[in-house]
Amino acid sequence: MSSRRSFLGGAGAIAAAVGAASVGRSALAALPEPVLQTRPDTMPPLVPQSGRPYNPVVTLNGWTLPWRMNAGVKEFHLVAEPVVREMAPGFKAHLWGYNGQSPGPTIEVVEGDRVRIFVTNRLGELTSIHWHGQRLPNGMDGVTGLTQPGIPPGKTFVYEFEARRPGTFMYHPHADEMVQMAMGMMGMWVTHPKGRHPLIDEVDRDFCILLNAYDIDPGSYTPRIMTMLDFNLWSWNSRIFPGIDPLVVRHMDKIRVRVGNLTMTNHPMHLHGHEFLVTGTDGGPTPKSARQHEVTADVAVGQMRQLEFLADEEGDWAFHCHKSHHTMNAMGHGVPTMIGVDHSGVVRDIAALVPDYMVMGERGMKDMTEMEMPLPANTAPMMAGKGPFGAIGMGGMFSVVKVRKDQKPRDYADPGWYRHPPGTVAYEFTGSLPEPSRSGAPGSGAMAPAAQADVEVAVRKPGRHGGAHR
Ligand SMILES: [Cu+2]
Repeated sequence: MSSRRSFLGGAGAIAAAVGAASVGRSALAALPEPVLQTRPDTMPPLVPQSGRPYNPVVTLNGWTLPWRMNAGVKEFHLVAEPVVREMAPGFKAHLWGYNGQSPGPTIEVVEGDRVRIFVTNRLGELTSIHWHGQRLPNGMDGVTGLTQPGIPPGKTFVYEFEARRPGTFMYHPHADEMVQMAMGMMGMWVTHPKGRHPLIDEVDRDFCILLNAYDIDPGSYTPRIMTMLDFNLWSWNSRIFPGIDPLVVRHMDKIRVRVGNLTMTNHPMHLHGHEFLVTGTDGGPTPKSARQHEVTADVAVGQMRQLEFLADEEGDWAFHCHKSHHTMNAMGHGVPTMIGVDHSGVVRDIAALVPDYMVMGERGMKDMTEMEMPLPANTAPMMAGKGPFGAIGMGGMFSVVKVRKDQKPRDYADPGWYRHPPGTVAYEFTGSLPEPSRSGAPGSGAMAPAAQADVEVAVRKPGRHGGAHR
C-alpha cells in the first residue's frame, strides 16, 4: 500500500515537472487552479466544504488556501512568485511570496488527511518547500540537494504525504533560504485533530501569526537580503503596526493564538490583562501537567507556540513582542541617545552647514510620533499607531486584543476603541504636591560624592600590536 503510494507520488512529480516544461497551459489544466489573494485584509475563516470537518483558523492580515478534493486527496497549488505586500497603509514592499502574498496562505488540513501540494516556481532561481515540523517521507522534506533537486524556474513539483500529527507548522524554502526567507517566502500550516483530542481543546477563535522581519531602507521597496541582525521592520505576517489588524474576540471566548517564528532572533510575546497557557510547541500538544500560566512566552527562532486563554476581561489589551526595539519601525541605525541634551544653542550653527539638520529625541523618541516630518516616499512611519487617547508610540510587532461583550459569535469586524466604564481610567492627580522629604545624611548608603570626583578610570587592554589604549 505504502510503496504503491510513493510510486504514484514519484511518477506524478515527474509528470508534472515534464508537463510544465513543455506546455505551460495544458499541463496546468491538470493542476488545481492556483488561487491568488493580493488584499492585505484579514480574511474570514475558510469553512471546509469537503473532507473532515474542523474549526478553521483566522490568519491575521492573511488567508487560508482553498483546496480541491481529488479521489480522497486534498490538492493544493502554491505558486512561488514576486509579490507587492502592503506592510502598512502607505508603505509597500517588493517581496517574494506565494499566491500573491507574503507570507503565503495558511494551509489547513486534518490529522490523517492525504495531502498533495503542487508547487510552481515563478522566481528567477531554484526553490523548494520544506514542511517545517511535519512527519513525512524523507524525499518530501524539501531540502534542495539533500532530498530533492531544486525546482527550476518555470517548473512545478509535487509534494505528497499524510498529515500525521495535529499541531501548528510552517513552510518555507530550503533553497537559497537566506535570500528567499529574507524576501518573505514562508507560510503557516495547521493540522487540526480528527475528532476530540485529550490535549487539544476546542476554542472559539483560533489566530495565526507568523513572525518575520525585513530590512528595507526608508524610501526603498526591496529588502536588503544580507542583513542578519539589524532589521528595521519587525512584522507579523509581513505587516507592521498600525497595519496589523486587532485580534477581535467576544467576552468569555476561548482563544488560541498560534505563533511561528521565522526571523533571526527570539520574540517574547506578551499579552496584557490575561494569563495564557502554552498548550503546544513544535513537537505537538503539551501535556497538561507541564503547562503553566504565563503572560509572556518566548518564541525562539524556528519555533512554534500555541497560546490559549479565556477572554474574560473586557477592553483593548495590548499584545506585542516585549523587545521594545521590535515595536518600532524603520529606524535608522546608530541614532545616538539625545535625552536630556539641549540642542537649542547649536541648531542654527549646524543648520548652516547641514541644511536638512533636524533635532531628534531630546525629550525621548515619542516626539517622533507627532512630528509632521517630510519622509521619503514609501517609508513606514517610525511609530504611528493612534489610539483614543493619542499616539500609541509603537509600531512593528504590536496589536490589540479587543474583548467585547457585544461582539457577535464568529464576527471579526473591528468594534472600534473600548469605551471604559466611568471611573476606570487612570486620571490626573490635581491636589497640591508636598515637598519630598529627603535624607539629610550625604552619601549614606552610597559612595561619598567627594570620593567619586577624584576617581579616574584608566582602562588598559592588550591591543593587536601589544599597545595600550585608554
Ligand atoms: Cu521581538
